[in-house]
Amino acid sequence: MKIDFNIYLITDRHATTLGLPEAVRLALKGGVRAVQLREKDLPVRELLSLARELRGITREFGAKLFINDRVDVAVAVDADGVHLGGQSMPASAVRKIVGSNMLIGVSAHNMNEAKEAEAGGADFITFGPLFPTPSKIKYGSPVGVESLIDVKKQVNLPIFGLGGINGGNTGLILDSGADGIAMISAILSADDIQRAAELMNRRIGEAVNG
Ligand code: 3NM
Repeated sequence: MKIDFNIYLITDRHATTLGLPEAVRLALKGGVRAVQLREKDLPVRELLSLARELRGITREFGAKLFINDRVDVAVAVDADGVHLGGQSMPASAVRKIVGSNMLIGVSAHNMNEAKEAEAGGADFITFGPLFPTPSKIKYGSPVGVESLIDVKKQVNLPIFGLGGINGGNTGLILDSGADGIAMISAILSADDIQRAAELMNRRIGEAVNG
């Protein structure tokens, strides 16, 4: 399978007291192998420069780098993929641009969006918010794990559960059929980022291997 990771770390530089490159390095040390750069409030030149820096760091660890929304930035820094939200170009259009050279992730919040992502040629989706998130106003009401179970039955793509994930609900999400978990604060806002990533990795290993 092209998707060879089960923790998908999404960035929010406001969620950590460290500089983002340093925080991401600690998460990689803790075993994270896929990072999505998602800094929507940055002007494009600053985003590009941060993307270049994270490209260098992720390469050191053999980890994948995804860029949220900006296909042009993803191409410019030789990222592994692009991640598309509701305001982004649809996956079908992005596939025409990047061909088979890049992975395409899509944020889905309901069955229709998940099906559209699959039809458009996405490689995986994030699905959520599953649980209340610190920024719930932005992402809407939690959809719950029941809808994850429904989507998994009807959509043949790897699914990463997202939104309000913490050490306590990881097992439930994976038991509900998710192929992995995506998160911001459970890792980036932890006092010890490396340790938080290690613990997540271990929990996922236990959930997957029984
Ligand atoms: N997207 P945390 S929820 C960026 O449901 C994002 O599409 C969501 O942050 C969606 O892991 C979310 O701290 C925030 O809950 C996830």
